[in-house]
Amino acid sequence: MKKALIIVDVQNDFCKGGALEVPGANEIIPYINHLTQENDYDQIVLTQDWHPANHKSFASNNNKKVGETIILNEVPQFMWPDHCVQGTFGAEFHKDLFIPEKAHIIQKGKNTDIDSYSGFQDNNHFVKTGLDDFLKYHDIGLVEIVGLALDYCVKHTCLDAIRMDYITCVHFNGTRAVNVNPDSAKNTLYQLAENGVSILA
Ligand code: VGL
Ligand code: ZN
Repeated sequence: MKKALIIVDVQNDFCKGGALEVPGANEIIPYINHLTQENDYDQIVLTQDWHPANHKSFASNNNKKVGETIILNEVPQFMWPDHCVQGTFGAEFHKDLFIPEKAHIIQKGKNTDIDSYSGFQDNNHFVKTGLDDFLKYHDIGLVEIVGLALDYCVKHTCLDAIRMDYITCVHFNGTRAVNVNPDSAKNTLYQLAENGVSILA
């Protein structure tokens, strides 16, 4: 069976010193580089959170405080600090991440009015990013997922991969959680396991 590695949002704003720093984020980079270089993946995909400056997931664009939740296009939207603005340093991939020449990049979160945690589609499940078509076109049956953050973009990418009929694995050592709530890493792992995602350690 053909397999792909999906590297979710390893961007400066989610790493040390970034606007939306994920604790321990930088520690996963050597692990991911090792996966990329030691395995024979048929495809390697990087997702990139890529927001316009006026994106509605930013607290600053809604007169809200970071950590509040609003309803945006009928779905709850957590209010984030400004992050991963298109063309800024924060939106670039971390310089230590090894990016193979054949890697395919999927940008998401470009629509001002709706967020996109999943690499496959927006949070409304209205608009697909092209990732599913890309993987199906290349006959991929199994995906291994790593990156940031476990409790948001990695989680939703995993759940969509299951919905879209991929055998889906997440690497425990290749991801870190934002942990907005103290238990969110643990709860996410339970939820992924319940939905058929294999957790590789
Ligand atoms: C993410 C919050 C907002 C993520 C992206 O990559 O997990 N989290 N935008
Ligand atoms: Zn974002």
